[in-house]
Amino acid sequence: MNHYRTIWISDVHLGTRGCKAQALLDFLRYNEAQYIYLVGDIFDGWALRKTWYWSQDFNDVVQKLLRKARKGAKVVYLPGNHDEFLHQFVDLEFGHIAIKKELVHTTADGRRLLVLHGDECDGIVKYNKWLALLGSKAYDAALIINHWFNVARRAMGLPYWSLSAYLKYKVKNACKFVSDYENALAELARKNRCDGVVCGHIHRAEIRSIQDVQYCNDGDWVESCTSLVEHHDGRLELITWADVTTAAPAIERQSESDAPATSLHLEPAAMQALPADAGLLLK
Ligand SMILES: [Mn+2]
Repeated sequence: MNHYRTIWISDVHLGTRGCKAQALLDFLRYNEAQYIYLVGDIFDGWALRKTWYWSQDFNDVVQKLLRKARKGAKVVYLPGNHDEFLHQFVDLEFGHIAIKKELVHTTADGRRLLVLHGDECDGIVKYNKWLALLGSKAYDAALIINHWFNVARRAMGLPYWSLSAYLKYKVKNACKFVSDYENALAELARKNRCDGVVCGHIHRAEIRSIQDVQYCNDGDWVESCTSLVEHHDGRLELITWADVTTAAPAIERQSESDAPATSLHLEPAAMQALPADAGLLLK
């Protein structure tokens, strides 16, 4: 059992087939902390609204978190964009789990970290949510539209317009999106007189300095199975659970191959295919 001062988890997306609930259960079984922050998109209300998909593993994750809260861990849930239905419960408490919009966590060595999901720094998600709701159907539709679009272009004597080339261009733009996102969060931390920021949302685990601010993203449990932890001396570290379990074969490891890699969150290509300037923004 590992004991940390703090654990940050986000983007679990319970309710989607891509959710690595078993890996997370395993992580929760072997890791304890005084503070546990659930940094948004723990439930995927968007996916659940489309098709109800719920498994026993998902219940087990919820039970495990409630149990940790009951046994004394200070658990705080900071809703994100996929679980925005929880925003109406902000500042309330359920089963010892407090719900907050954002908060400042003070590390053991006295640094102030702003903790929030981070979707508010991602303007496109806010305004183009309907695009995300279209999901993979949008990608199929884009391919069909692309076909007829080119039939029309040919009829007008115009050259073929390549969807895949367009998508590749958009992926390059996605890199810019990530750095813009990170800078926006660092700026928010500065505004709140914090030394750092902990967020999730873009499913990209990272700890890095952005000028005077420490930017930390705890990653996700759809693809990378990562959490951010604070050691008892205040040191922050990213834990990739798959790496840890591979290194320690004594810990019983569940097969990850039985969880299909596809989910709502692997469909940004669909967004990029759309004319609106949507980057890697489905998260
Ligand atoms: Mn999100």
